[in-house]
Amino acid sequence: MKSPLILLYALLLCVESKEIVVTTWNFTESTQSAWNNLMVGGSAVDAVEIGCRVCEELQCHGSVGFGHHPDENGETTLDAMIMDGDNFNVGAVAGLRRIKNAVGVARKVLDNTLHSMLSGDLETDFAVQMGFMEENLSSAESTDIYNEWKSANCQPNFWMNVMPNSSTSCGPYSPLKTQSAGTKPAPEFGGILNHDTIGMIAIDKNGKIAVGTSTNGAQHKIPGRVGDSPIPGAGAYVDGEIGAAVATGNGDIMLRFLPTFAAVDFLRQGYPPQSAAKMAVNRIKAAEPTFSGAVIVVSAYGEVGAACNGLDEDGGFQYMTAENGTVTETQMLCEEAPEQNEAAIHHQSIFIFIVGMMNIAIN
Ligand code: SD4
Repeated sequence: MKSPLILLYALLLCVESKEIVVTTWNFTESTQSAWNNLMVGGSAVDAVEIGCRVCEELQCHGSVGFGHHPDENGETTLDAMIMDGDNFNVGAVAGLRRIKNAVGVARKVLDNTLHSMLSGDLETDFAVQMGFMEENLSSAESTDIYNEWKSANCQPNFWMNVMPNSSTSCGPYSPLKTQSAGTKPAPEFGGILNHDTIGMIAIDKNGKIAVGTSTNGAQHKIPGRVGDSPIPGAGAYVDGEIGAAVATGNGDIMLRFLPTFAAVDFLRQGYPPQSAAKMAVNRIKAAEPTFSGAVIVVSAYGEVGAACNGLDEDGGFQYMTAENGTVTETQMLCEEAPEQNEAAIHHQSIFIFIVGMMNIAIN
């Protein structure tokens, strides 16, 4: 049963659940592929897998798939997840090595195991057992990036409170005896180098919802680092009765706040998607005012909202929406919410008024 508040909201908006694909950033081909899959009867889970796989193959913005964002050893490793809103099942891989199709392996974790997430070296054995080819994920580009970083004394990097001084020297490092308090800002987290993960939400013709993510994480990460993208509630979350959310940005910060779980929970409480996205971002911003990232929220009825922070210097945030056979790009600045049309504002006001009256009546 959908919650009464959600049903009421849907009634007010006069919408049925509808087929839709929403994707972080301007990943047109991925969005189109997921949509095409829905149009031939594919499930929401199929659609997000295919959409994310296309991005892996295209190496979207260098942030997804093989051959970019080398870690401190020069290796590219991948994080990915699929979550099925119908049953809350998750398949995820963290720090996947030597396999290109991370979201495909996540799908196998979902479909062929009772686990939710695999990590580390041995997950590669699982992938090979599932039929994936083991190969080197480096490219000429990632090798150049790595070599340049090495010759720049390994700057920037993600170390702090170590010796030798990580701001001037390469490792290996050891911990300083006296640890200073405070944090070091993440190096260049922001900018196309360290965001642009794909996060995708799809609703299929049966009203089922799924989410998917895939990324190669942060450039020059410490080997073994895992970001938000494979963590349910951090990189993506879905409750088939309520809606879904995906996130992109500084995963080292964002995963501490479970922004996509929070956003879906705000939806559950009756907030419209736009408010849910904004509230999830604001919760992070309260503790980390300069973090860079974005959250997209889609209700079970296909209403979309998005909010971001710290991306305006790089041109703001974009997301793609495929519905009614058309793929459109929405460009937004973080400092101002995308314009809502008057009807939506009107419906929202009625909704807030009714919820207020119900609260008064209950109390
Ligand atoms: C991560 N969130 O691993 C990812 C990076 C990213 O857009 O771009 N997200 O932190």
